[in-house]
Amino acid sequence: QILTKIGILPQDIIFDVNILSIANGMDEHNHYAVEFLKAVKWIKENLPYVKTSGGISNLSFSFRGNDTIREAMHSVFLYHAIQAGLDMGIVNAGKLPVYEDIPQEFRKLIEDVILNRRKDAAKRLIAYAEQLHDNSEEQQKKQAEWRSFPLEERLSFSLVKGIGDFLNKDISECKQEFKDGLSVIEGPLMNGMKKVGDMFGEGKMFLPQVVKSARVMKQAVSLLQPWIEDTKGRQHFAGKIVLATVKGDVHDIGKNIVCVVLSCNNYEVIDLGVMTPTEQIIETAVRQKADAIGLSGLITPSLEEMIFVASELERRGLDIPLLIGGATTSELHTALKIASVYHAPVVHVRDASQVAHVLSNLLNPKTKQEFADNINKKYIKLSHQYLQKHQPLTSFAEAQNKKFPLNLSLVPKTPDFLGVWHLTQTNLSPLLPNIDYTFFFKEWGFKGLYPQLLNDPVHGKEAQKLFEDAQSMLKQMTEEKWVMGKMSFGLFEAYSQNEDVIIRHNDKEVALCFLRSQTSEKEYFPSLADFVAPKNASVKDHMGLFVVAIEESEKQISKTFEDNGDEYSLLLFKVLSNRLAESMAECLHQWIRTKWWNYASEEHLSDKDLLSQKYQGIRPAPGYPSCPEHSEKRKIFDILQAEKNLGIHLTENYMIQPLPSVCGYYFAHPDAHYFDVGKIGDDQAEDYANRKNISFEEAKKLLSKS
Ligand code: B12
Repeated sequence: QILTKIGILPQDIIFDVNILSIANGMDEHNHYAVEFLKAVKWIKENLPYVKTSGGISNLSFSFRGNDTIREAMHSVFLYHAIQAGLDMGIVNAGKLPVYEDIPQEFRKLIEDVILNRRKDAAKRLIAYAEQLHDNSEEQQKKQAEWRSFPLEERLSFSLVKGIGDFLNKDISECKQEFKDGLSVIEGPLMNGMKKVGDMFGEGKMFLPQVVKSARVMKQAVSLLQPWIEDTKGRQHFAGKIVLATVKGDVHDIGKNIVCVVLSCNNYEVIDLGVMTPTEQIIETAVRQKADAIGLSGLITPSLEEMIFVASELERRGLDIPLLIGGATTSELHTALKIASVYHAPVVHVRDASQVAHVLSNLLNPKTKQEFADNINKKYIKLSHQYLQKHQPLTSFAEAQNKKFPLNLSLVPKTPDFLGVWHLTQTNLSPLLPNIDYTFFFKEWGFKGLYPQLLNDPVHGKEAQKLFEDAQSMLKQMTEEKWVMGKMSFGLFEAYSQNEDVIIRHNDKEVALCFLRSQTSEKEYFPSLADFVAPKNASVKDHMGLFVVAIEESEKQISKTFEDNGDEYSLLLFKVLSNRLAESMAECLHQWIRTKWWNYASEEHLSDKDLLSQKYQGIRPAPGYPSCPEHSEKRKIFDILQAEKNLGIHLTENYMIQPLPSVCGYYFAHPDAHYFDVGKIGDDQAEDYANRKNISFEEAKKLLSKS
């Protein structure tokens, strides 16, 4: 109070709390460490903003001469003190063992002493220490043991321990085991760095130790640099990029790696270093006519700083692409907060191995538009999904009042055909151009878009091999007729009634029940039912249903793969069958638009535009985000009589047999679009139960599975 009254800010006051030696033979001193921890905790709780410090090594004074015990005691004590709120300590930072590395038994004995957990704690620690002394030769042996670990473990170990002595030898050994220098960074070195980060985060490693690790990482990167330069092929599309760690952030290891990788790929890099103010980044980029700006950040405040850089670029009317990287950044944050304030391309780059690939796509006039559009679409989807989950729910009644406003003058014509139709197709070759390989690769766990994925620096080769295998199996599947296609569809008169669409078939009316979004970001809260004209409208409207499936022929190829234990071919066959089913659904939709319903007879789209769904109308399937509840499939199956006519079945849990299959709805209105219903409230669940004539509990159960 005396200090703050004379104008000294609480954050400028440091309490240097006494640390006195323990385990010195005087029982009344045994609680000193505990008292210190209590005192620090009290100060932090009762005197907001003030700082605390302590002379750590006093604690172990009674063990002078036994550095093993002293150093371990300091490490354990610091661990507890930091948890109590200690801000700074005076200690020989170079001689602090990593908390986790202290053998558990030893750590427990030290903790007994520090936390004064038992009377004989000091005696037991001394006994252990004597034994440690005796075993010092063994200790040395143990310390040398890590040199016999496999190479990757040795590298991670050097990094975690901050030992640079063997790096030269280990890095040259890497040339035999790794395909290039970057893989060494992305593999063992990053693994080691992750461990350091985790332990630092948990308070088990202290800043000076992290500095040592960082030094070793930098040393390793500089040793790897010539190798990276040698092996990295020159890329055709070079450009100029300004790189910087943003204001307030000192982390530069990642940025420096990116710098090396880009230089090796023939990019001119202007590296502005760390703690770079926004003004300097933008001014340099403009003055140097940079093709892109790369921002690095590892602490949370850097995320805000990056948003600021992006909004400043926007404010000044610039359109320089922005790359975002660093451990705390993420695709979601980039999508939600950075890309949303800047109209030019903003791309989150996961690691240095991706950066040249991203830049070459962004700067190549032939690819840049499509690449930026794809990223943009992905980010909009990501943000949307996040907002759906995290936005507060609007009441169902209010959402119903804000339906999607359907333009009745654009309701499509009456279909040329009304009723139900079934088709079987044995020649599936026409489906091949419509296969969406992005989804094919997704099923195999590859992230990214096709065809760019085939040139991905890390996964490209693997993807190419899989793609070749897929092409050759597809050829066999279609030419040797391993599978055939079955389709069923129906086009009906229809009208909407709130969230239901009532369709007329065989003089009966069936209500298809949809859901309404209660978390929209727009001014309306859509339901798929909004895309069909209501009963009392001046126009007649229609809607369609479909089921498609890929069925194995009598050849039973999958059984042959199974009998031969050929898991790979079996999986490939299944994934390709799924893709063929999707492609068949796409082809059938095209026939519906241009022939059976015929509301788009003028449609002439390339395969690519078809895959991008640049046509009028949608074909959502129960389970899609816009109609997430699966039990409605039963109605589609009943109306189309798919079981009787095609032998396609629906299980009790609403799974379609055979598995490669799709069933869904056709909405033809030009404004019909996909959206995410997202979370719904109990008010809507109750209404849904009433509409489906089931109990509230049953409805909740069905909805929870969606
Ligand atoms: C080493 C390190 C330090 C060193 C930094 C040395 C240096 N010269 O960089 C030192 C000891 C100085 C340090 C200090 C601090 N650190 Co520190 N540090 C780390 C640590 C352990 C490793 C970071 C690292 O270098 N990783 C390896 C590199 C290669 O990875 P990377 O940066 O992610 O880069 C890769 C990609 O992200 C990408 N990339 C990176 N940048 C860019 C840029 C572009 C344009 C592109 C395309 C790609 C790209 O490519 C790289 C290679 O693939 C992390 C923990 C962790 N696991 O991340 C904590 C960590 C980042 N630090 C942390 C903290 C809290 C601090 C301090 C505040 C501690 C303190 N109390 O003082 C200070 C920060 C001071 C400041 N104002 O910045 C926290 C941050 C928490 C948070 N969310 O805010 C972390 C996460 C530790 C933790 N778990 O708590 N730190």
